[in-house]
Amino acid sequence: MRSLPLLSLAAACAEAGTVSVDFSKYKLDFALSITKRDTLSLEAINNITGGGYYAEFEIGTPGQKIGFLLDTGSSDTWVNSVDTDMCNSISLQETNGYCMTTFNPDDSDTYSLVDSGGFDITYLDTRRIRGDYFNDTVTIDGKAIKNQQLGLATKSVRPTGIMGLGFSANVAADVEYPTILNNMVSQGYIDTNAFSLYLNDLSADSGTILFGGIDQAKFVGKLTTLPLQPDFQSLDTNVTSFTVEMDSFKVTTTGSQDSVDVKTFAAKAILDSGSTICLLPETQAQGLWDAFDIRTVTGVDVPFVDCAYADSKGDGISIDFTFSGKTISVPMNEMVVDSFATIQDEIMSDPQLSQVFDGWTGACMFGVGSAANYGVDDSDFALLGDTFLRSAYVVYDLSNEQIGIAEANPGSNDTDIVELKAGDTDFPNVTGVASKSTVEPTSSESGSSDTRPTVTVTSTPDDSSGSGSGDDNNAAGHLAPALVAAVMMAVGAAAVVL
Ligand SMILES: *[C@@H]1O[C@H](CO)[C@@H](O)[C@H](O)[C@H]1NC(C)=O
Ligand SMILES: *[C@@H]1O[C@H](CO)[C@@H](O)[C@H](O)[C@H]1NC(C)=O
Ligand SMILES: *[C@@H]1O[C@H](CO)[C@@H](O)[C@H](O)[C@H]1NC(C)=O
Ligand SMILES: *[C@@H]1O[C@H](CO)[C@@H](O)[C@H](O)[C@H]1NC(C)=O
Ligand SMILES: CC(=O)N[C@H]1CO[C@H](CO)[C@@H](O)[C@@H]1O
Repeated sequence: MRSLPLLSLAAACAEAGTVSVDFSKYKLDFALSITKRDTLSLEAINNITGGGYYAEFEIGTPGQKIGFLLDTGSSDTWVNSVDTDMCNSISLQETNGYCMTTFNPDDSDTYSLVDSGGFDITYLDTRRIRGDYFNDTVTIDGKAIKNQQLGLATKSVRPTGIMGLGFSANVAADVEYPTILNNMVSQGYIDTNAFSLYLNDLSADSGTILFGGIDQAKFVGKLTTLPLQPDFQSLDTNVTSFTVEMDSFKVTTTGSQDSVDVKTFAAKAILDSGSTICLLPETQAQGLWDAFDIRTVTGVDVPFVDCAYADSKGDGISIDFTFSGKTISVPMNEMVVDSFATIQDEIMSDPQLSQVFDGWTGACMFGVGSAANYGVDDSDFALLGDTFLRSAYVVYDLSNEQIGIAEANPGSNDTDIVELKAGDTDFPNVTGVASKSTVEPTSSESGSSDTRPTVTVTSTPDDSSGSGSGDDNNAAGHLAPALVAAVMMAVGAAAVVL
């Protein structure tokens, strides 16, 4: 997961057969008519530089509008309490980001306490949130989901709550409880435990999460079905996460680019919207880092890349992930996240950092990190976060323990929704658009993509001295504390692994 501000609101519209809700800034329009309610749609807001995807909906009676980070990597939905330690402390907020919306239980007629002190969750990036579990009404798209168990954070390190979209088996509570998705089904709002996530590209302000349906306008070609797998750490065969088999991984470059030498591998890959970046095993991450002269700074978790790769320097380069024969190609510019725009001048004029980033246009966050930095040393574990997911359209079908995946159709303004029906075990035979509706900057070069040679990843012995430019690239001795604090704040705001 990652953190950050955001905010949104709702306007809603109803079309025959479906109800969709769009969130737009600071205006809530519930004049929607409900024609039929087989899908629910929420806008996923990406209102900050690469930060995260948020949706806003109501908790309690009367409803209190709260912003939530959308996280397919966890299952609890929780809010910061108005009494949360962090939201009442300037210094905690200076470290963790400024609190956004909070929930006041005293103002809700439908609040009931379930387990005092029972909510305690720790995410992959070690951020820990604690508090109570309570039941209350959750209102999404005008639909009141009653008696939903939720976490109420009293000790928090995040500016917003999180909407957990994972399996109920994975909730942090001692006693398993139904998630919001489960209750949408049991309370009759959608037919089956499934949702589709369209994050849209990096430059877009928002994407869409559609509960109970598939939007054919948002992807290209056919969906490939991937069975979900037990977690990479699992000792049994139960499916509790969005883990799929990834067959291979390679880098495609233009002819002029140095060849890219990255060990190919197959992995159990978790599709995790709550993570800003992707994590690969050390060997593969290092191979990519060498190829693109990625640099790191002691004490800062995320890798840095020359911002010029977001422009022409990155033209023709893509990072391609293949699943059961389906390739999702991620253009290089989608891997270059301008997280430090507000402190870029400071970074590039700092005596130490300017040496680290010597020769660069600017310091951006690179979209692939090393899992080892997050304590996972497994050689076949991958976590595919937003820098991957923006290029994909993913249908998460919990009822049938499967994923549908296709390349996204970025920038699409159309909708063409097909509902998912209870009892169907296969996805409906739907076809997305024939080709992407917007021209992507990286593929707008002369000629077609067929002219780009593919550099297949080769296997080499571990050699961290790699093919980089030979710069001493890992040495930021002592940085001015204020700048380190500013960088860490930006990283904290920009990169979250939930
Ligand atoms: C919370 O809601 C569940 C149903 O989802 C119900 O079984 C339980 O009794 C409720 N607990 C309280 C304290 O309201
Ligand atoms: C795995 O699933 C079985 C059958 O649903 C269940 O009995 C068992 O407790 C599950 N194991 C774990 C670790 O949850
Ligand atoms: C979608 O709408 C936006 C804003 O109206 C526009 O800039 C963009 O070109 C549209 N995209 C397509 C594919 O038509
Ligand atoms: C899916 O639909 C296409 C036409 O859109 C058809 O050609 C194809 O045979 C169908 N596939 C299956 C498995 O029904
Ligand atoms: C924090 C942030 O970037 N907020 C922006 C969200 O998007 C609106 C327009 O859609 C901007 O006006 C805000 O500045």
